[in-house]
Amino acid sequence: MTRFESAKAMYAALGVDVEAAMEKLSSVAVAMHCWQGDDVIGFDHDGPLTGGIQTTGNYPGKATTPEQLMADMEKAMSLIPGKKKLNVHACYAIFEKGEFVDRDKLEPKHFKAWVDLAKKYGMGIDFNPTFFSHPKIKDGLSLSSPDKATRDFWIEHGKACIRISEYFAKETGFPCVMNIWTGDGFKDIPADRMGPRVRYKESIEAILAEPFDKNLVKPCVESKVFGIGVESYTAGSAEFSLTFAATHDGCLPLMDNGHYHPTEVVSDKIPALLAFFPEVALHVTRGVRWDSDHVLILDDETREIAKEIVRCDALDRVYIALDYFDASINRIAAWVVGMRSMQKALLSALVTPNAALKALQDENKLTELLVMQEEIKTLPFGDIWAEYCARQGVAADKAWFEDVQKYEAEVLLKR
Ligand code: RNT
Ligand code: ZN
Repeated sequence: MTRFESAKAMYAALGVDVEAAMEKLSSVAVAMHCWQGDDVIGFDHDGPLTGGIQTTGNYPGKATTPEQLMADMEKAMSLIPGKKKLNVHACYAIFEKGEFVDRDKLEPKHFKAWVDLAKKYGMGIDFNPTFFSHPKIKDGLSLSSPDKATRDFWIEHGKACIRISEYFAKETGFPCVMNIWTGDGFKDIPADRMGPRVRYKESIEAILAEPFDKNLVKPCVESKVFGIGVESYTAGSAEFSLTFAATHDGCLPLMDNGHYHPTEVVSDKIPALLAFFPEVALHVTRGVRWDSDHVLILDDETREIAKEIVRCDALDRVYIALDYFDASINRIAAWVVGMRSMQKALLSALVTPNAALKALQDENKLTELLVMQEEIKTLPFGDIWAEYCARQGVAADKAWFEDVQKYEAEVLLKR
């Protein structure tokens, strides 16, 4: 008996079909964020990263052209099992030589190379308007600015992004999740908390007035509690974003698990939202003490998030995207570690005897539930993961890292 066969039998004894679990996982797309590859800079500006987000570190080999970024993503994808989706920001528009188009005038053609990449792998694309790192952010504000011209510029950007999202969906055959996040907020105590939120609401409504097919484009609003330089107030707070999504047909709430008070957990919010929304979207990240966007690992909360998605039977109702940016380590390894960790968390959730555990809860056998929950933690999950990787044609162990090291020596360090 191989290790896999032995592990499979142990799971079967608990009523878990590991074959079905692996099959299911292979159909779940996890969106890989292009912005890990170049520290959230993009191709449409030379300025610094703004909007309450920050990368730290200066690891060599960062991608600075579309060709480099895509080559790096392809390298990473070759080492990650499972189905992927691309996640692209509007600042990653690709212009002809000498061409420049501002964000309010972006067109589908500026993203054709991303469509070509997606088609090469049979993937969908998610999209994000970029409401940061741009001179038209006035006094730190975009869609909530008191200045109408500023708001109008960013509304036009949002509308352009809806058209581009629909183009992505039509070209790839997969719906495009379009996430609206702004860093709008104040460093110190504001004198008016409602005004910016009312303007933000009206601006998002103006964006969503752009006609689109709700089956193709899934607009979301992402909330955030605070950011660097906007510690006292954000316009897009949790209550604002959730209520906006709840009151606007076809709009999804997007939860980023770095965007809440430190003892709040998104895993507990997922089933709450699934009780009301047909679909929800996630940014999975790892905050260390704050919204630090460290590389995702297989930590407790990542596992809990995956568990909730799986045991709510909501793999087809929750859009999973990763969102972190570490500039202090090899950026390709950062993608691979994060994507593999998400896949591990999902597989681990899928081989959990969820039905049996639920029954214990419903029968009020809470002592046995505690015993079982502890027991399953030491099942030979690694053998199932190894088998899944083998079937997906990627290394199960850290052999993938040798590949990254070789690429670093041959490609990244020569940039
Ligand atoms: C920022 C938000 C947002 C960004 C990306 C780049 O705190 O999480 O989602 O990280 O849009
Ligand atoms: Zn996010």
